[in-house]
Amino acid sequence: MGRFFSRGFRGRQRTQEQADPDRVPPGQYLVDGFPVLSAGPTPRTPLDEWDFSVVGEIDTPLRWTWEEFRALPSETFTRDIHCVTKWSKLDTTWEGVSIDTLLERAKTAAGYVQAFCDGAYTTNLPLEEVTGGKAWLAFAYDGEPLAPEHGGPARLLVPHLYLWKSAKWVRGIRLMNDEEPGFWESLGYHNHGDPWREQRYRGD
Ligand SMILES: Nc1nc2c(c(=O)[nH]1)N[C@H]1C(S)=C(S)[C@@H](COP(=O)(O)O)O[C@H]1N2
Ligand SMILES: [Mo]
Repeated sequence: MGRFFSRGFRGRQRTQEQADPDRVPPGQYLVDGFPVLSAGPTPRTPLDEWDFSVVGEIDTPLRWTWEEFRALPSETFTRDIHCVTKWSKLDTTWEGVSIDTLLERAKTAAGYVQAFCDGAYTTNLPLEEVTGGKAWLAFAYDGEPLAPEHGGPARLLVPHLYLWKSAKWVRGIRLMNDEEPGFWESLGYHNHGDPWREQRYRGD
């Protein structure tokens, strides 16, 4: 994946700290900084034009404006994150709305979701990987509004999977009956992306 990026990754720092194998998945090393990995330019959608929608296999599509979204109950949570390019970062603290909260009113028989974004990026996930307290629509990092390069105003955060599943600048979720490979998945990355099973590439 690295060859697709020109900036933000070369300055990585390997920490001297001993990696705890219970915290750091196989093949990963720890970083202190927060690398930026974006497959294109950073979109800057004004908040008054931003919305988040749930579409596809759903009886009544759902939509929130920024104000409506920010009025939803949110949670602060601390998780480790793992990028397929092998850096991991422990104890990152975020604030966001649980995907369970967003899908509370959704009546669907769909088994999969596609996250779609400002820009052409998409990623696919089984619905059960973003429900049950495992994923958030995050709008703050480390107590500050989420920086545009890290996906602000809001990004998906699915910390138990490789970070390419955590779609930055996400604008909605499409509920689908069949799984459709997203941006990296269609370029040869794994459909599921569990870092503990080193599901980096298709066939892993
Ligand atoms: N919309 C969008 N989301 C994205 C990406 C992207 O290029 N565009 N890159 C993915 C990848 S490969 C990674 S590792 C993480 C990086 O998040 P960060 O830049 O905040 O570290 O975002 C993911 N989400
Ligand atoms: Mo990545």
